[in-house]
Amino acid sequence: MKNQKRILAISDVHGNGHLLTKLLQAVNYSPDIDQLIMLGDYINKGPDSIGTLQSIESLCKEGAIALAGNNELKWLNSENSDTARWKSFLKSLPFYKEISPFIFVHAGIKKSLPLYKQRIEDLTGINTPSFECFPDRIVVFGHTPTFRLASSTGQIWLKKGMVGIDTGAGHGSNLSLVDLTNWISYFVRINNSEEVNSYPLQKQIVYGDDYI
Ligand SMILES: [Mn+2]
Repeated sequence: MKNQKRILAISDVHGNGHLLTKLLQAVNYSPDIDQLIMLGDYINKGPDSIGTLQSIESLCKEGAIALAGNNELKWLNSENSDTARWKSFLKSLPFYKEISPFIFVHAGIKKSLPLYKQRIEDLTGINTPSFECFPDRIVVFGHTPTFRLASSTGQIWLKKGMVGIDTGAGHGSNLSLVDLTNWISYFVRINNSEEVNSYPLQKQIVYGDDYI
């Protein structure tokens, strides 16, 4: 069935829940008409991991989807009072989600294996150049900041069949919310978070030459 909702994706919020809120306000997010999908690494590096998890959990209760990233796995494997309250929520998070034509995942996939056979270490931690696209699908992923993928710093990375959306919020760069229905990226700068800006994404790069 064709997804009728506007698809919004974000990754690697890394403790910047206040900026996630700001971005959602800027796009007039409504769970009734939007499908929000968050690709993991909500915690660590930034100012407020717990507050960010509270936001993520609330958004999930309203219909958003949250995947697990490698930082969530780190918390699951640690023992302290901060992480205990969150374990059942973090354990409930899936490692990938398909919303045709997209496959959403924290870090990436290996195309040699069907989706259900992918290794958790790859889904949550695979790094360039080992990750791959998937035939006839568009893999949307975070984890590797796009400046490491030869994208301009802070910008979404596009390639045929792939969209890299970690624009470096964990590295003092930008947090981006991507509208994959209208192909627009909204972003805030981590150190100058007053303003939300946007720019169009070139959908034809992702779909390739056969795109009409
Ligand atoms: Mn990560």
